[in-house]
Amino acid sequence: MGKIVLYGIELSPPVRTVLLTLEALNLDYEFKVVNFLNKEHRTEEFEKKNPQHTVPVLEDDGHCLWDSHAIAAYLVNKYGKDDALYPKDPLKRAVVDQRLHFDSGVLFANARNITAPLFIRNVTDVPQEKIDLLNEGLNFLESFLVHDFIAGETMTIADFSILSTVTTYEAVVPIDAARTPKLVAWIKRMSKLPYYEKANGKGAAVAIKLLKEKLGRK
Ligand code: GSF
Repeated sequence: MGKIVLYGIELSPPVRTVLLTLEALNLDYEFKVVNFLNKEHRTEEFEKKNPQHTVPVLEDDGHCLWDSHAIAAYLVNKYGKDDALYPKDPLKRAVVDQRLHFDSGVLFANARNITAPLFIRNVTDVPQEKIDLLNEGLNFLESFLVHDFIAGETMTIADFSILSTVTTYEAVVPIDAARTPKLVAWIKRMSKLPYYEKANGKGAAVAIKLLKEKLGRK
């Protein structure tokens, strides 16, 4: 078996989703930096791996996969010692899948609608309606958190996906315990993971600093 290679950059939330999954599964991998801010994702070589030219990309056994949600599910299906992080039970899996799609189609999509203009077109402010969508997403998450984790009583890859996105949100909207107490408690719980700093904390801090600079905030 060849070594697993992850292409991307830690400031990207979906890249951090994959890092969290690799660490949770205790897998050996190589991390190759592809800095999309410097257009390193637009080379012929990278577009051969992923014609959609997004990071993360995972290379495993000669196959290239993209989209963090698909990659996280693949890693657990292929390498998980059990199905805890991505349950096989149809109902439990459907709840995890719903949260993953929520991240993909709502939470991360709304964040990307803010970050892409800042990074690519050097826009310097964020329209209020885009901020309202972020806040709406946070309120949805608060209502999902009936148990300790985002898709139920145990941690799954849905926690990784949503964690990587919301910890980046903080550059634009405050996440405060008065408004979303369960969400704040869940972030605190997740941040106690032994690999949290390496797989999410470090990259989120870089993203927040960069975004705040773009927005002229401290
Ligand atoms: C989103 C990846 C993405 O938009 C996933 O992997 O979950 N649904 C995908 N990645 C951005 C970087 S970021 O905003 O984290 C990216 O690669 N943008 C460059 C481009 O050309 O789209």
